[in-house]
Amino acid sequence: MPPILELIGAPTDIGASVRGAGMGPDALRVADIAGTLVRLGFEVHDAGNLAGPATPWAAPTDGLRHLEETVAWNRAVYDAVDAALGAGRMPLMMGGDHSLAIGSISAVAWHARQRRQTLRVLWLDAHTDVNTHGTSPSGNIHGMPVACLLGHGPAALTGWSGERAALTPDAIRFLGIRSVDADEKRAIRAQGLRVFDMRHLDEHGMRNTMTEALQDVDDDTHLHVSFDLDCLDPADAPGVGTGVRGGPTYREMQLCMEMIADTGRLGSLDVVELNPALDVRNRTAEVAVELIESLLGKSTLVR
Ligand code: 5AB
Ligand code: MN
Ligand code: MN
Ligand code: MN
Repeated sequence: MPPILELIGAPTDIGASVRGAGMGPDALRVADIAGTLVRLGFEVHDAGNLAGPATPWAAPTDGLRHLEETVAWNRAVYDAVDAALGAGRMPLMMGGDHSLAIGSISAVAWHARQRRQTLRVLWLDAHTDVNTHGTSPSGNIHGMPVACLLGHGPAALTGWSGERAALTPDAIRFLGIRSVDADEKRAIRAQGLRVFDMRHLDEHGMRNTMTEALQDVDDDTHLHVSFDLDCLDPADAPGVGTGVRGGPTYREMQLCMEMIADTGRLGSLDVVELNPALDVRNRTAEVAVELIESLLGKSTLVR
């Protein structure tokens, strides 16, 4: 029996650098995310959009922009993801910006621990998002979720999984990375984070890279994919706020998703940083839906 999918919309740009990511969930709906997954054989429940504070577009305080509002949105995301997992459904959190992964992955980490599963996170992104309020050049919290999940961040955004850190450094693999700030690099080295950057992808190709990234996934693994759409090359996915040239192509990302699907261990998903205000005729939302189809097992093989 395939799992029941729970679509959770989190329509906010609270942690982002530019406006527009709050329209992400509805752009995915316009691209027919629900109907597409139903046709793939899933039962889909769209929980609708969560509510939360408006984005004030204020300047950062103590290196953090919109901390209070980011906490409120993440609280709503945590509760919704927690409820979906508690009901035995697979949560698909539709952002919204990437700061929302704090709530989403904290809830996933709590459930994985209850089920005695090993949590593995695949962070598909042009960026590593491992800044803290001390290192961030912008104060935008969408550049800090990984640090918060590793236990490095403001008290209000850490410890949500019931442990000081939702993730240990060996629980996360980054893929598609090509934009890392100087202090982030230091943090990555100090914590020994596993980063499959674009140089690695260029030299080894997607197939070998994914084989390596998924090496220790086994029957006891809960695999969470945090999919920032700016992972893709902006030529294929223009509708993002912080696009960086030189990313994986549509075809390469398809293979990435297919190889994750092959593990059979996908347990939860974030789709974030889609910015319809910057998109071209909803292309990025459509690309996202097609990639999610592959992630959930659509095969291009004739068999
Ligand atoms: B995203 C930058 N490193 O911290 C920062 O899109 C960009 O969730 C962060 O990956 C990009 O502001 C955040 C310069
Ligand atoms: Mn990101
Ligand atoms: Mn990014
Ligand atoms: Mn971004």
